[in-house]
Amino acid sequence: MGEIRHVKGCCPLDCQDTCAWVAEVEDGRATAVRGARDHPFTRGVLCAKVNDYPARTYAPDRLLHPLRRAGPKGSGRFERVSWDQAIGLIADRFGGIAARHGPEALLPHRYLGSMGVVQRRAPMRIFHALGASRLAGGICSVAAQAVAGEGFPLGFDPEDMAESRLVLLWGLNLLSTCHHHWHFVQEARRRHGARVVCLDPIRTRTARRCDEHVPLRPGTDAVLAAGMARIMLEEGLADLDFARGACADLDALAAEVAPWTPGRVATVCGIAPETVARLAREFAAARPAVIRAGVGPQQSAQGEAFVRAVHMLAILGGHWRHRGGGALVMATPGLEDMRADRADLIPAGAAPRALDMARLGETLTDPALDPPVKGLMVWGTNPAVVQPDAGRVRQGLAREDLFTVVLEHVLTDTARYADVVLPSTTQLEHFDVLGAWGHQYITVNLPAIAPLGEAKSHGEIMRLLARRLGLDHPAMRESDEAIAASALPPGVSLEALKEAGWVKMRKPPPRLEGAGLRLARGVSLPSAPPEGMLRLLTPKAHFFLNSSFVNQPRQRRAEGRPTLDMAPADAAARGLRDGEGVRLRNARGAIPATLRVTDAVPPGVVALPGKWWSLPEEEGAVANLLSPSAWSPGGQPAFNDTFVEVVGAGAAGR
Ligand SMILES: Nc1nc2c(c(=O)[nH]1)N[C@H]1C(S)=C(S)[C@@H](COP(=O)(O)OP(=O)(O)OC[C@H]3O[C@@H](n4cnc5c(=O)[nH]c(N)nc54)[C@H](O)[C@@H]3O)O[C@H]1N2
Ligand SMILES: Nc1nc2c(c(=O)[nH]1)N[C@H]1C(S)=C(S)[C@@H](COP(=O)(O)OP(=O)(O)OC[C@H]3O[C@@H](n4cnc5c(=O)[nH]c(N)nc54)[C@H](O)[C@@H]3O)O[C@H]1N2
Ligand code: SF4
Ligand SMILES: [Mo]
Repeated sequence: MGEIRHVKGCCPLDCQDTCAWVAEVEDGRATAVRGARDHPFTRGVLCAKVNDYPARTYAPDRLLHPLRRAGPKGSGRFERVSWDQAIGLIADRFGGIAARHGPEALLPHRYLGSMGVVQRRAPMRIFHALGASRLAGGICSVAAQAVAGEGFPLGFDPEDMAESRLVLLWGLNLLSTCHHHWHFVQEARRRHGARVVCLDPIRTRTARRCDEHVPLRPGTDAVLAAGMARIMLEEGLADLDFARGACADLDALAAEVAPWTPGRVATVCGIAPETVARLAREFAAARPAVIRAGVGPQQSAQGEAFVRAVHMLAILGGHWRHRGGGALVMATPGLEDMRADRADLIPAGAAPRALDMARLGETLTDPALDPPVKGLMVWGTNPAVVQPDAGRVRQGLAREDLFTVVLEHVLTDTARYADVVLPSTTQLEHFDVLGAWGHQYITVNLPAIAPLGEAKSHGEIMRLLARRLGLDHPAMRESDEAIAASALPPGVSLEALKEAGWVKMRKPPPRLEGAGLRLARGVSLPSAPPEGMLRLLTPKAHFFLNSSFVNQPRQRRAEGRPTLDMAPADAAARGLRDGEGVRLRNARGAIPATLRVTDAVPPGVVALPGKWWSLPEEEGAVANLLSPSAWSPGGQPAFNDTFVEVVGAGAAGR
């Protein structure tokens, strides 16, 4: 037995908590990762997805060398090639496409599979230097970003939640998706006897642990908020001084919420009128209250209305005056990681078009796009599963005239469509620096082990490809550490970060006086399902991180089969029984699931947690094969505006 080394690192995944971990290494092999005990947020534990992360690194289906397609696109048939061959092929094809169609015919497509500066950003330098199409938008919290653009603050230090007297967990399944926040909620209970209320159509794991669950209908959050605001204004419970200081349209707001009586709100939201009034009074009385808002309710046509609504309530209540009060949608430490993309490398005079990443299906299938996208590189995301209207994405990826490169750890549904697959290192094998979107720490990740097989970091892939493409800017030769360091804010040195493991960027709570915010924006209502159809929600699965870990045996066993939750009345109306196989279908496609009849979802709504892969086919519940090409006004995919029929698995037809 060799000596055990302990290496500081952090979880790379797209999650609010960005946990600091300590990797244990014995004889060059990573044996465990454990939450860093002295980290004030992580507090020594990881989560049910990640606590065996070495199993991901050493997984038998891990990609360990470059592959070239050897069968039809999507078939998953590949042959092994050397790095030299793979890089040569990519450089030839990308170079040829740029020469023939112009560099805008190349498109980078990346997301947050790893939130690391190097893994997320380094390859972008190639595309900028070539003058390729730029990538805009997102598929997660675009509504929040849009509302932030209007001046709304979105958040504060979540550790301050411990000072709250009332916590509304609004559209957030915190115990599955970011459980480290729970500690601060519990602190508020212990210290101040805070009450905790969960507002979610589904009785989630989190809802069960709160003092109260308000099962409002999806997309009706702004209506409930309007009803609460009306009562606060009518009964003189609003903090008018604060509200006048922060917003420019208080009178318009009063007029807008006036029609939303508790009775009308109750009808629209599917809750009791007394609940509306009681919530409003409790919310106004707490000093302070916090609304910790999630991502789920942002993913519909009402996304921005939801984010504005929680701010509106927090402002009317004056909660921002107090530590631990206000609306908390996200928190960041202010890592300046966009800088690491090096947009300054875009050739002088070029102004490449920006394509919305949330419309990848449209981009790849639009016959009018000029130039068409002919070369695509995908990393840190699995668009064939996670994008809206994923069938259209697959149709685009299947184009014979499209040359697709996918950087991955495993052969995902997307990677199966690639012409070239490049094996990326996992977090145990590379250096990186991470920001966060649920707290205010910047965290370092030191490599714990050497890369397995022929896997390479995205910094290394960038350097190899740049050399072959003849891109000779110093930025193309920067080391991974230098790339990461380029994102650090003033006052934070890489050396100090490596020594400490993390640094908290304490930011003062946002000041709203004089912000001139506009709160009255029209209360919009969700569209009703077409006759006979149900609204499909696809919340996060407890044991998966989006579509990651679906292929890992331990997590898959724990999550079980793709399961559709349906209210007893909806099941009875369809003659469906608990435990039977069903198909969800609409004009775009059909997917299988096992039915669970439960009162944990309201009538009219069904829920299929998890982003499953296409294989094995009998469990290929890729919900986005059913979601529409539809977005919120700000551009967030409206995943929750999916309507489906549910029929027995044996039913005729698709
Ligand atoms: N275990 C696990 N953790 C994760 C992830 C994962 O996949 N699995 N993904 C990570 C990522 S990328 C993200 S963005 C976060 C997301 O974190 P969360 O926002 O907590 O997760 P979601 O499941 O998207 O949505 C939360 C809840 O919103 C509810 N909801 C849906 N529509 C509405 C609505 O209209 N109104 C209200 N009030 N509620 C609604 C859903 O029922 C769901 O329970 O989690 C991160 N952490
Ligand atoms: N219907 C529906 N659709 C949704 C959602 C929903 O709730 N319902 N949620 C949306 C949300 S909130 C989000 S954030 C997106 C998430 O969508 P994605 O960002 O696509 O997230 P994942 O599915 O986890 O896929 C990340 C991929 O990156 C890979 N990866 C991880 N680390 C690395 C690395 O270092 N290098 C490389 N090359 N690859 C790496 C993983 O293996 C994985 O395949 O999905 C969105 N889509
Ligand atoms: S997925 Fe989130 S909670 Fe789990 S270890 Fe990673 S950062 Fe922590
Ligand atoms: Mo997300």
